[in-house]
Amino acid sequence: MTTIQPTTDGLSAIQEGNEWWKSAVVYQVYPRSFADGNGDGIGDIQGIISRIPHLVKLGVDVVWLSPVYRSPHADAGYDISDYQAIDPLFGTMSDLDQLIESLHAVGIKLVMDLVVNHTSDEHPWFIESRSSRDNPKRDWYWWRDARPGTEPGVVGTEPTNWESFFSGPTWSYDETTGQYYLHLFAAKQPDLNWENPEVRHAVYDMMRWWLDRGIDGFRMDVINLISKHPELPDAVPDPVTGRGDGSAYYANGPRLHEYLKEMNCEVFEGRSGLLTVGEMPGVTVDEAALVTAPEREELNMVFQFEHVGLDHGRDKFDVIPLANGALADNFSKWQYGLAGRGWNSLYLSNHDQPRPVSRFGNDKEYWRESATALGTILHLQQGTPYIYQGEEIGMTNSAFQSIHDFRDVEAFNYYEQAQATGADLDEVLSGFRANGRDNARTPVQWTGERYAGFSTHQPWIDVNANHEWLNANNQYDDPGSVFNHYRALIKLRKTSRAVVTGDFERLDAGDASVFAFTRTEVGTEIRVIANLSDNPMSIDPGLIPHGSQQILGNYGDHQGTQLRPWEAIVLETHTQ
Ligand code: TEU
Ligand code: CA
Repeated sequence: MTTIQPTTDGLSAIQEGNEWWKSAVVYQVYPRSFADGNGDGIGDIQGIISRIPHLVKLGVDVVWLSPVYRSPHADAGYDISDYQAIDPLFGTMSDLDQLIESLHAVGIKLVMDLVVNHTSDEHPWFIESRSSRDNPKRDWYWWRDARPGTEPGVVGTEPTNWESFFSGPTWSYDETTGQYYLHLFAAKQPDLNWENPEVRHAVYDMMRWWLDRGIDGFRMDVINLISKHPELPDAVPDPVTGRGDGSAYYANGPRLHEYLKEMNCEVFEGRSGLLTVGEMPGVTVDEAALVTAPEREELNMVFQFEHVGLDHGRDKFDVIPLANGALADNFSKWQYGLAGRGWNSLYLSNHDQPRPVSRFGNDKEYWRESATALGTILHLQQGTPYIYQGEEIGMTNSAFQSIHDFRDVEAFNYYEQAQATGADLDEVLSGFRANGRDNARTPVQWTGERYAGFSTHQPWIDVNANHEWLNANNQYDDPGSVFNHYRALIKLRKTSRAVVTGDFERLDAGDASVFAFTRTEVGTEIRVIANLSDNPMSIDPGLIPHGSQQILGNYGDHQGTQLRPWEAIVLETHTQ
């Protein structure tokens, strides 16, 4: 029998109190792809419970669980038809209670996904809302007439010309009542109308119900889209589709802060030990500072999107090469931007992003080196780091062949639109291979066996063929593995106050591909120097402080002022 020790030892002074999440590391579980407990090829809650020892070994403090609620799975669970039920695909409410209890027993908190910008079209609220124009829930969603003077139900007559996140118009026509409803995502994800106080209070009730059940907070899906510009103005149209980016009118809208403040007051006040993080596509530094300023009592932190948009051309599937130093520049911008004002969340990937070692690193010659270098620059910035499942073992993008290998509604809709407009489909597929969300959704590679130890059954999406060598089992006992490097990074956060609260300062390292920065706290300086390139780099001898000691590195001891490809070193200096 394995005994599991709680991970939350050490640094009690930092961890106690309201801001415990500043020293925490969060691990995201995407339930479909994490571990399959009942052998049907789909990950589930019992599967997660069976892999808790992995999380304990890694040393994380919090699990963020992507949606396990009842759902028709039009968008893999981000379309919820009952917020207070578990989808049978994933298990039962008692499995969920068991998960909460088992995580708490080893000192890990559980944060659940909160998807309240929209529901499923199969949610009873929407079923009522669409049933008649005078239904009491009509106004719970955004219903509008066709454009004046047009025939409803025909393309181009939608109330606004906004392009959906998942291609096509953001409005669908409903015959029963002769009006359109708004959906920023898929047609099966109608947007809730937060202007209506009944909607807001129904959401707050539901949130309290979950907190009473014992969960420790929420990751809030696209929470900066809940306040729309009341007049719903048109976007600048694209010449081909006639539609355009309407985000100026639905993101970071006029009542966002009011709603977040109200939610905080209604749901979080009087409770402690919680973590709140808002997913905010398009958020700016100033907006993020307002949301996360502690005295404003909105959210603890937000997920910003700038660094995961650096390789987007016309759109995310038109992938452009990253300029040298672009990642470091963007990270630094956010470090300085929120310093002393709010708090950063730090992430390289999640269930919507490709694998970071393939995207920002070199998943071939320098797979191990680049995966560990990227982990190092992320975890040693100021903020709360998030690890997406599989990142801690350096999982890579998958070799999807045809459109049939993909599973994501975003890819299918985009492909359909590309077909309709006569775009080059090979180019589209290579865009999906580079930036498609399915890259993150292939099963976690636990072992080298068939189906990677994820399941005993053919999984819902193919396992990456490289699981034969790239798997957790191979890495646990290898001191130089990606897993053990991540483990060391987490441990460093647990033992060094400078890593948690130290000031960030970027250093000029000469070449743009070397990212160097310090974190200083009274008496201690932690210095990170990372070569984010395939070439050896020599650095200025002045960058290595006298009397410093290397406390972490991905090649063993560093060699003077020569950095090997993707070498990352961490130096500690006692200044007093
Ligand atoms: O994602 C919102 C979002 O803006 C994007 O990351 C999105 O996934 C996509 O890349 C658009 O191109 C959140 C969830 O994380 C995502 O899984 C959901 O599909 C989406 O909201 C809708 O709930
Ligand atoms: Ca299962």
